[in-house]
Amino acid sequence: MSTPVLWQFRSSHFNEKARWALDWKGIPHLRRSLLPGWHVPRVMSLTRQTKVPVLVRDDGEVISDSTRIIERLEALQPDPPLYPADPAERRRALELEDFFDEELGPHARRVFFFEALDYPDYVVSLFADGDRPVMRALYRAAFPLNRAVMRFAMSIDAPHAEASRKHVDAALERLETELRPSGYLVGDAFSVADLTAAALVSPLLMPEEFPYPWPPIPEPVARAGAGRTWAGPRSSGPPRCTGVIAAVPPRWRRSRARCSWSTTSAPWRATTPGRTTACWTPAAA
Ligand SMILES: N[C@@H](CCC(=O)N[C@@H](CS)C(=O)NCC(=O)O)C(=O)O
Repeated sequence: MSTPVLWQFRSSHFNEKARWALDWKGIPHLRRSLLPGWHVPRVMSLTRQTKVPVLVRDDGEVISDSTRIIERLEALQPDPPLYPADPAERRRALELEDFFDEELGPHARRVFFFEALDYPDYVVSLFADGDRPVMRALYRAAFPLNRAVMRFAMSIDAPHAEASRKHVDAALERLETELRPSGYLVGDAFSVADLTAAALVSPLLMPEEFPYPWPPIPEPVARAGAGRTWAGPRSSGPPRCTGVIAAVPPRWRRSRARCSWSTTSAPWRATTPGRTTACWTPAAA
C-alpha cells in the first residue's frame, strides 16, 4: 500500500484505534495532528463532517470513522488479520467492536473530560504538546472558548457524567465476562474486538504503551478517578487500578507493545515540535 495520511488528534482514543490498526498491520503512514476545535475547517473540507480519525490514501480515497478505516485496511491488507476467519467469530468480533464504540468510547471520554476540563493547562498539554510553543500559547489563550464548546457539544456536565460512569462500568463488566480463557475476546487470537476495547479505555488507563506522552495528571483529577474509573499514569505512583480495570493492562501491553515502539521513540521525537509524524512498524515483533 502506498503511504496513507492519517489526520488525527494525538490524545484521542478513537484515533488511537485507527493508529493501532495501522501499526498492527505494519502499514507505513504519515500522521497529521490537528488541534481539537481548530481541526474543523480541515476535516470539513476532507469529509464534510468534523470527526477524526480520517485516512487519506494516495489515490485520493478518503475514509473517515475508525470502524470504516479498519474495515478498509482489512480489505487492502488482510495480514495480519484483525477480523477472525471463522464467520461466527467474525460476527462476534464486529458486534463487540460496535458495542465498545457505542458504550465505552463516548462515555469514557465524557467521564474523563468532566474532571479534566477544570484544569486548562493540563488539557492544553494533552492536546497541544508536540506543537510549536507559539501554537501552544495561542491555543491556551483561546482555550476557554474551546472548553465551552466541548462542554456543550459533548454534554459534559454532572448528570451526564454520572450516567456515563454507569455505562463505563457496564462496558468494562462486559469486557470482563466476555474474555475467553485465551485472554482474548474472540477465539484464541487478538482481533478488532480486543483492539477496540483496549484503545477506547485509554483515557481512563493512560497506559504507557500509548504512543504519545501523558502529561502529569493534576492531583484532584487523579483523586476524582481513583478507585472509580481511571488508573492514573504510572509516573504518579502505583497504578490505581481496581476491579475490572485491573484486567485490561496485561492484554494491552502484549498486543500494543508488539507494534508501537517505533512510534514512541525515534520518529515522533525526531519531528517534535511539529504536527507531521512518519510512522512505521519495526520488522521484529
Ligand atoms: N465513531 C467515530 C468517532 C470519532 C470521534 O468521536 N472523534 C472525536 C475525537 S475522539 C472527534 O473528532 N471529535 C471532534 C468533533 O466531533 O468535531 C470513529 O469511530 O471514528
